[in-house]
Amino acid sequence: GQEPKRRIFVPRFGDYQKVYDAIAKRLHEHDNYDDGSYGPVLLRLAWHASGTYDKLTNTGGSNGATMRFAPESDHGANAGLKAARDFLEPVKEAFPWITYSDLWILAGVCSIQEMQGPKIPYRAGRSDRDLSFCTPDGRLPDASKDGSHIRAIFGRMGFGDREMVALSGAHALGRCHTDRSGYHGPWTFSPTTLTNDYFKLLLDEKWAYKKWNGPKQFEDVKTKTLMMLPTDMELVKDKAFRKYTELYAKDNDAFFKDFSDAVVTLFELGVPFEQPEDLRYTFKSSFD
Ligand code: CCH
Repeated sequence: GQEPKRRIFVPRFGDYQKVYDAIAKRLHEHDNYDDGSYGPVLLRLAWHASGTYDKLTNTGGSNGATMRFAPESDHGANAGLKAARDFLEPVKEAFPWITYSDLWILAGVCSIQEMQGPKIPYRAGRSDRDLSFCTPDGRLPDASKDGSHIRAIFGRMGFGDREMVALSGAHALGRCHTDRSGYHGPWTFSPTTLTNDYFKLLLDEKWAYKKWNGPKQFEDVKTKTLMMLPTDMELVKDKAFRKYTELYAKDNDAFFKDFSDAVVTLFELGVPFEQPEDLRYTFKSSFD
């Protein structure tokens, strides 16, 4: 037996597009989960991987995929995200050269585009790190809090008011699960399609406290089927936030543009890329 000649495999755009396509295929095949898509929970995985970033210490962020390990996997905010990590396991097996950290973010990009959102340009180059890189609990937002908490959490990542409101528009997607966060229900009537409906509903519907034994949340008075978290309501209560809520409610293109820009920033926080900013990959969606 001769040793096989080893070659270093340098993945290129086409290789990442293949991973994108595999995730998209799985997304559309497994349409029996929740409201009909793993897209929302995959996006939440990418966001919670990235949203631990602290700009002062340059710790946390999507580089490392440390949510694979306890204690980070057990942080209250990450409850339920195992469903997303498990969903991606067959994709990791089919493309073993991609790191978990690049895969999770690529899955976030794929989910947004496959749920008819804007293009999210992507850079690769994250490396997986061990559990000594797990971030402390408490870096992700607490839905029971007010605007000063939102500004403290997203400010720590380096974001301003406009980006905070744009990013919050992700709540057009998915729902709250009582067995995960304690909250219940979806924010919009189309939780598997990205639209600016979250902002429209925030402004147009009448919201009242839901009468139940669970944590404080709001429900729409008219149908009692939609929900808002206390942090969501801050986007209409706080004057500086409200300006952007009104802008995005009126102008879906402005929302898509700002959402895409802010998500690209979010997904790249703290990552030491070699791939230059002006050579990001823009993936073809399955319906392009
Ligand atoms: Fe969120 N989010 N999020 N969120 N989120 C929840 C679900 C989703 C907060 C709290 C919650 C962002 C910002 C915030 C998604 C994307 C983003 C839930 C329910 C809570 C609670 C979890 C459950 O029960 O399963 C708070 C607080 C903030 C900011 O203050 C940002 C930013 C993003 C992405 C850019 C998505 C998607 C979901 C749906 C997940 C699913 O499983 O359906």
